[in-house]
Amino acid sequence: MSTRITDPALLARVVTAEEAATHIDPGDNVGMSGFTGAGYPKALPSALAQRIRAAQERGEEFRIGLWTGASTAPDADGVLAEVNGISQRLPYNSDPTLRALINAGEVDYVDAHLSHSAPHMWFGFYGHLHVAVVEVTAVLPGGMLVPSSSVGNNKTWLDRADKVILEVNHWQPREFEGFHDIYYKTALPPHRLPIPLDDPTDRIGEPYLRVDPDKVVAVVETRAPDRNSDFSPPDAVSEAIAGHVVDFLRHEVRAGRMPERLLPLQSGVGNVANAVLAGLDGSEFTDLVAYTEVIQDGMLDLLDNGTLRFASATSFGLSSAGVQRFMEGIDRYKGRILLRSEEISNHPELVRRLGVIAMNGMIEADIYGHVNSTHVMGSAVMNGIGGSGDFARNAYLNMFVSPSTAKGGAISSIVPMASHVDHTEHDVHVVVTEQGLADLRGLSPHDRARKVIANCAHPAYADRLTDYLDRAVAARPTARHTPHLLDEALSWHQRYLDTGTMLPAG
Ligand code: 0RQ
Repeated sequence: MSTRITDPALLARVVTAEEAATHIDPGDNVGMSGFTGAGYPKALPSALAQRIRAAQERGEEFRIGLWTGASTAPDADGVLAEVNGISQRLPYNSDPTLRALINAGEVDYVDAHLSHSAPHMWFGFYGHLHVAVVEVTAVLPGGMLVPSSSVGNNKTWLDRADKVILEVNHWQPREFEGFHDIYYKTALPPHRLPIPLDDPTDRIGEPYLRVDPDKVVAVVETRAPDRNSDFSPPDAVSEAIAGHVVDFLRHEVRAGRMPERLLPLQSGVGNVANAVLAGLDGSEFTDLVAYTEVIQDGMLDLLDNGTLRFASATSFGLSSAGVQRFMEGIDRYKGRILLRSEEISNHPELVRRLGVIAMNGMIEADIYGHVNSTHVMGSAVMNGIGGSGDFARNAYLNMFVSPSTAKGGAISSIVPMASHVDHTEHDVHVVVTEQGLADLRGLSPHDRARKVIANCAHPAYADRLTDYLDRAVAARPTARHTPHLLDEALSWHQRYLDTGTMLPAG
C-alpha cells in the first residue's frame, strides 16, 4: 500500500487507525478534512468512535470539538454522532444523526460563514486546535502533501494543530497531483495584502499542502470512497426553476448588464442547484467559467460539453456515477478544474471583484425578500449557511431558488415573515421558484412584496399572502414602509408546527 508515501520518516509512522486514534484525548478540538462529503478521513472517525464508546463504558466522559471544511459523511460525522462524541461542531453539517443531536440541544453547533472559518481560527476566536486529521492522496518527501478531493480548511488545520494525523487514501486518484492551488501568503491584519487572483483560472499558490513532519504523530492508509450521494433526476419543478434562471440570464445579457459569456458562476449544493446547472446544459451559453465551492455532477456535464471552460472550487460533490466519469476522464479535466482553500474559494473580496453570479437554494423567502437558508420553522437547523452568505452578499447578482412549496405542498416556501433570516432584503436580488422569478433589484419593500407573491408563490397560497399584505397595509397607515401584522406573521408557521411533521428528519 505504501507506494503513496515517499517520505521515509513519515512512512515509518504508518499505524492502524485504532493506534492513531489514541492520540486524540477527551476535550480535544479536532480539525478534520472534508467538504460536501469529499476528502474526509475514512478510518480515523470510526476508530475514534470505538475509543469514545470504550471510555463511556468505563464511565468516562469523552467528547471532542469537531471542526471541518463543511459536511462530511456517515462514516465521519455520523459515527461520532452515534456515540454522542461531539460536544461542539463547526462550521457546517448536513449529517442527519448529528443534526438530530444539534436540534436536541446536545451539540453546540457554530453555524459559520465558510469564508470566516479559517481566519477566525487564526484570529483565535475558536480556541486551541489540538489535532488535525487530514485525508491526502499522497505524502511526498519533506512533508509535501498531495491533497485529495477537497481542500476546505486543511491548510489551516495542518498549520495550527499541535499534532497531525494523516490518512493516505489509495481510492483517491494519484493523478490528483496538479489539481490544487494552495495559497500560503495569507497574513493577519494589519499585515494582510491583496490576494493576487485576477481571473478564476489564475494559479496563485502551490499544488501541495505542507506539514511540519515533526508534528505528524500517525499516518493511516485507507482505500475507501467519498460519500458520493446520488442526485434526484431533475423533475418538472426543478426544470421549471432552471428554465426561469436561464431565461433571466439571457435577459440580463440582452439588457447589456452581463457579457455573453456571463460572469463567473457559483452554484450551491443540493438537487435544485444541480438541476439549474443542467438547465444551462444545451443552452446557447458556452465558454463560461465557475468560481464556486463545489463541483457537482451538473458542472462535469458543463465541462464535458464546453458550456464551461473552467471551474475553480474547493471540493467535489459528485454522485457515484459522477466519480466514475471523473476518474475515467481525469486527464481531460486537468487544467480545467482547480481546488483552493475555502478561505480563497469563498473570499468576499474576490467574489465581489470577480463579479460572481451566485445561485443558492433556500428554505423560504418572505414577501419582502428576506431569505432563510438554514432553519425550518425558525428553530430547527437543516444544514447551515455554508457559503451561501459569502457568495450572495458579495455577488454581482444573486439568486435564491426553491420549489414554491415543501412537504408535498403542505408548506409554502413564500411566507409573510421569514422565521429565520440568513440573507436580508438588502442582500437578496432575485427569488426563483417553479412559478416564476422575482427580480427585486431597485424595488421598494412594497413593490418587492407584490412581485414575490405574484411571481413566486404557489397559487394555493398566493391569495392568502395578498390578503395578508393588503390587511397589513391597511392596518399600519403610519408604518407602510414594510408593514406587518406581527401576531399573524409570527403565527403563520404555527399551524405547520401543530401538525408535528414538518421538522427536518434527524
Ligand atoms: O427535506 O428531504 O426531509 O423532505 O429541506 O429541500 O427541496 O430537496 O432542496 O436539496 O436544494 O436544499 C436550503 C436545505 C435546500 C440547501 C437547502 C426541506 C425539504 C427537504 C431539502 P426532506 P430540497 P435542496 C454552497 C451553498 C444552505 C447552504 C448553502 C442548503 C430539505 O440549499 O442547505 O446554500 N442551503 N450553501 O422538505 C420545511 C420549508 C422547506 C423545507 C425545504 N419551507 N419548510 N422544510 N425543506 N424547504 C454549499 C456549501 O455551503 C457547502
